[in-house]
Amino acid sequence: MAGEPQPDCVFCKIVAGEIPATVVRKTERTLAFRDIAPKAPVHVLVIPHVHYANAAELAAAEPGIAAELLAEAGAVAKDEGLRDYRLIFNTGAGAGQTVFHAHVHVLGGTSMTERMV
Ligand code: IU
Repeated sequence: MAGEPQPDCVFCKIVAGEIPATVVRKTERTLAFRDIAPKAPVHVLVIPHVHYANAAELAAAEPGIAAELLAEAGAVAKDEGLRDYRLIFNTGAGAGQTVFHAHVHVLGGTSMTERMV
């Protein structure tokens, strides 16, 4: 069922505490943790606890949680002392999405003007 945990989803396992992650923020509906392969000095992923394949599907089904994801991304940036930062939602394998559980990348801590992650 939409939103239910998926047995083969690595981010569902992180939410369940079955796979370790360096968590930086947690709410009842979202989790923020450091990317295991950082592409910038600050690289945090913010995910919903519920499983949707990408952020657009999350927003269509659960707009309140999608809004919270964005608010949490801003809170992560503030916690990390970032004034300027980039938010990325890779959507589809052709766009570089490798984990099919909605997430937003928060990237910063260096000049982002030339970077595409
Ligand atoms: P993408 O937008 O689907 O490409 O991003 C997935 C990210 O999840 C990617 O940057 C990975 O380094 C990251 N990641 C992680 O932080 N921990 C994991 O256990 C796995 C992937 I698998």
